Amino acid sequence: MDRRNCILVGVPVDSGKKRKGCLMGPDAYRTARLAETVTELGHSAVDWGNVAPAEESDTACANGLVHSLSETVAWAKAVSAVAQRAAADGFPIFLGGDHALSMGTVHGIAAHALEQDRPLFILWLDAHTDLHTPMTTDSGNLHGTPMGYISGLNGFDAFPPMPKAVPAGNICMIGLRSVDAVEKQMLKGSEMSAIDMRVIDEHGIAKPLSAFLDKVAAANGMLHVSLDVDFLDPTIAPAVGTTVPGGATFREAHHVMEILHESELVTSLDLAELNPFLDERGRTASLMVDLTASLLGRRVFDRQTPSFF
Ligand code: 6HN
Ligand code: MN
Ligand code: MN
Ligand code: MN
Repeated sequence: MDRRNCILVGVPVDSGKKRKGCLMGPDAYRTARLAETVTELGHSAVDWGNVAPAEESDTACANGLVHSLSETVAWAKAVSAVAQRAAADGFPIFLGGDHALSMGTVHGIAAHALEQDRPLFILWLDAHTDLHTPMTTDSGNLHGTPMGYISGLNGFDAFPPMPKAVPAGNICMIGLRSVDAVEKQMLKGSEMSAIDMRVIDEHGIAKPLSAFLDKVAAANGMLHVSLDVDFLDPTIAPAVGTTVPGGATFREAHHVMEILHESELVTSLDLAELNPFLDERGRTASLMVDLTASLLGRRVFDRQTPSFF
């Protein structure tokens, strides 16, 4: 089994939407024993503590609806620098924080991938595509825009330019069930792989995932996984501001993580959107820790063909 040098990085971004609470995410993961869980699986874990945002500079946006632009840019700058260092040092696990954090993590990881001269692939596990730009968002919430930024859409002038935009063909989104009209328009004719819940109903979750992983492996790519709490069905993961019914089940989610572990392709992970203020006795935080454990090799038995076959 591959032993990982896990680096826990707290990223308490809370500016990507109006409802507060994601700033408590990193400490909820620590309380839910993330570091201990990782080491019990035979990996090492170091906690780098929480990132603090860079100094804010003046920003302007033609879309007056946009909420906390300067603060979100300040976060992206600081998070990128730490993400790039963490990626060079080991296996970073970013403890969010709302999904605006991924503008920073993926920016830094992209810089690292460029340095390594390896292509970067993104697996986005989310009810949403997060494919808005500051110009198209109608909620004004920048946590709905990281995929737009990462994939190189226009409208992100206030943010540092991506070292290299992630090509559409290197992006796979799984779990989709709430996609805005503009986002659908942007997906049309795009090479992004957008797996909605209906595809999962009809084909299962393993098939589309494995097809994507084959691409990553063939390209010797680095794979960043961004897990939004709302990928999961709200009945098992209530601690998120943007619950959408009909999400991934407990087993579907663990199965994804088990397949990812076996692939040995994942090089970094975001845990995004946990709002501990909305949790029930820590169950969502604990589920996210358990999913991370599956990604890092926790299993019932070594995989073998059951004898009844
Ligand atoms: N997230 N599409 C909606 C919006 O406000 O633009 C929802 C975004 C959700 C963001 O879940 O990370
Ligand atoms: Mn999201
Ligand atoms: Mn979401
Ligand atoms: Mn919207």
